[in-house]
Amino acid sequence: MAAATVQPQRASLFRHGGCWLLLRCLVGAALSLARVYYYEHGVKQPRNPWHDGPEYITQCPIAPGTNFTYEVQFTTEEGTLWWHAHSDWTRVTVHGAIVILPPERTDGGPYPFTKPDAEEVIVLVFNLRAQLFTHGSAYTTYKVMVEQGKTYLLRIVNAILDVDLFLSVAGHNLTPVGSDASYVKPITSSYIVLSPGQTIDVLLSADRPLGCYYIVGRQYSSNSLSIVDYNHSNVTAILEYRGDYTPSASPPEFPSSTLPIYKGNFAALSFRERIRSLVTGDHPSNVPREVSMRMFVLVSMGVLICPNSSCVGVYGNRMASSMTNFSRMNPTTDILQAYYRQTYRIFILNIDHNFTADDLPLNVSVPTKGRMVKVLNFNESVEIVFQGTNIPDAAETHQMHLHGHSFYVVGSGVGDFDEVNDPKGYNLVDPPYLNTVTVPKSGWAAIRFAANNPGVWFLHCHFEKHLTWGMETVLIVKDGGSASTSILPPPAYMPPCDGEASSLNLVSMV
Ligand SMILES: *[C@@H]1O[C@H](CO)[C@@H](O)[C@H](O)[C@H]1NC(C)=O
Ligand SMILES: *[C@@H]1O[C@H](CO)[C@@H](O)[C@H](O)[C@H]1NC(C)=O
Ligand SMILES: *[C@@H]1O[C@H](CO)[C@@H](O)[C@H](O)[C@H]1NC(C)=O
Ligand SMILES: *[C@@H]1O[C@H](CO)[C@@H](O)[C@H](O)[C@H]1NC(C)=O
Ligand SMILES: *[C@@H]1O[C@H](CO)[C@@H](O)[C@H](O)[C@H]1NC(C)=O
Ligand SMILES: *[C@@H]1O[C@H](CO)[C@@H](O)[C@H](O)[C@H]1NC(C)=O
Ligand SMILES: *[C@@H]1O[C@H](CO)[C@@H](O)[C@H](O)[C@H]1NC(C)=O
Ligand SMILES: *[C@@H]1O[C@H](CO)[C@@H](O)[C@H](O)[C@H]1NC(C)=O
Ligand SMILES: [Cu+2]
Repeated sequence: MAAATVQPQRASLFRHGGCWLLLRCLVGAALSLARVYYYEHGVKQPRNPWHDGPEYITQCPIAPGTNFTYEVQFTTEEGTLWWHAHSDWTRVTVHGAIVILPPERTDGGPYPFTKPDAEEVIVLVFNLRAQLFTHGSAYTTYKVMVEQGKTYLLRIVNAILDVDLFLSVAGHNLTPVGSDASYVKPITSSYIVLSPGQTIDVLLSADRPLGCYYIVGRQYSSNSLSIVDYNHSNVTAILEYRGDYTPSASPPEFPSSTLPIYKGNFAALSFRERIRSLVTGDHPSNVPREVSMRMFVLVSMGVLICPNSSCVGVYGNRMASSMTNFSRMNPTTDILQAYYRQTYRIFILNIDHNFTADDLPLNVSVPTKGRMVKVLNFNESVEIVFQGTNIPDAAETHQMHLHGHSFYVVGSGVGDFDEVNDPKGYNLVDPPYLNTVTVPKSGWAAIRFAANNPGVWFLHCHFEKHLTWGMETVLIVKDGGSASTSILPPPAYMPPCDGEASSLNLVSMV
């Protein structure tokens, strides 16, 4: 595992709107083999995909010994985001939280919720041995110190590579007030669930007797394959009340009755169902009511056939992942440069199947290798329905994350999407406004957004292994015809590519 010279750090603080962050990425000699890319997860980067970061999508690698400076512009984001490496699995250690504070207001305070007495950033991470909580830079189990009677804002980031996590605090409720840097209606819950890539801001009232209480995380495991069974350890941190008291000799209280079981599909679905946008005059909902581009996108596991069933994956094959039956193939140049220089060709593909059926034949499990894109007109009103599958008997959740835009999650459900009846149940009033949506196990999720950010934007599962295995595509949003609706010119320096392909072949999604 490569280590980069940019190390995890305490959260960087910014104020809403128009702030610029310059993130200089130096790739040191320690990275003699690895080459890296950085990405500010959830920052929209208006008209500026050049500074977005994912490998072979918007740039080629930053070679060892060289540097590249990312310009980051915050616009509508308010709340908690994070940044991480976007190359292979380097984000396991190379990441950090970003807190975007509201603009200074005169009308009674910066936050649209009860003013917290203090704030705490919690980054949930995973290393190859165990899952741990981190606080700032230290990878140690830690204590959150609180004072009785006070209210705390916990800004929680799931930076784990491949694990959805339930989290509960013994004896205390959690009140979500924001997610993915957008405010949500406060609800009271005894637990939360957070997928890789997502952030959630919750209020916690320290209203219990003086003492220590466990904060416990547990994997939400939606996959039933035995080959992905995991270490069932509970991950713990401690909420400790300050004060003049003799700590109990027994262990802190454990949230046994509130922390969902690790196969808690219902707990995960019902928590997400309750998350709604705040929707006030200051924080309106702009969910598109009409749609001009509908996309139905399969997000699926799959296999690459191994001779004589000699591999450890399903039916002795290697695991793969795909979107609409296409699995990733890295080109030698990045798609953004090919698009900007118009050195690319697009092919069309069409398929039709029932993908959530049981016992699907093996031949539908093998994805085609290729680079998939979808070209959208500027400001197109887009709906994407992500459909999970049970191919190859390996249904689980997927965390679809879009760069360059946030989107409204207007609906989701279990089973095959019903294009006649399911849209009737869409929430067009207060859907959550997120940058990462969880597609339920063997289910679907529908998102809507205006494609108003010209550029080349990565769309992928935030389970790192699914991304590596190919669950990804790219949305190309065309220019809008004026200078202010067109992609910015490239910076003077872009990291060079290995091969300047004369023409990049891309496949258009239906
Ligand atoms: C970054 O690279 C440029 C050359 O592209 C060089 O002039 C500059 O000194 C480097 N900066 C740092 C901090 O290494
Ligand atoms: C699970 O992880 C914990 C923490 O790293 C470790 O102590 C324990 O031995 C592991 N258990 C198994 C069965 O691997
Ligand atoms: C995790 O906590 C539960 C109590 O909810 C307990 O039953 C279980 O044994 C713990 N798991 C491990 C591996 O310690
Ligand atoms: C697969 O099995 C056949 C028959 O046992 C054998 O001839 C062949 O060498 C095997 N192929 C591989 C790649 O192991
Ligand atoms: C797809 O398969 C599922 C599971 O067998 C079944 O319930 C559903 O009716 C099928 N859908 C269609 C359109 O055939
Ligand atoms: C898969 O194989 C079945 C027979 O097992 C066949 O009927 C079907 O047409 C094949 N489908 C594809 C997409 O090749
Ligand atoms: C996926 O692509 C592979 C390889 O081209 C093909 O054999 C298979 O039939 C495709 N599956 C579906 C469901 O179209
Ligand atoms: C995008 O479309 C909406 C209506 O669908 C319109 O109100 C808005 O002005 C458009 N934005 C731009 C930048 O053209
Ligand atoms: Cu996935």
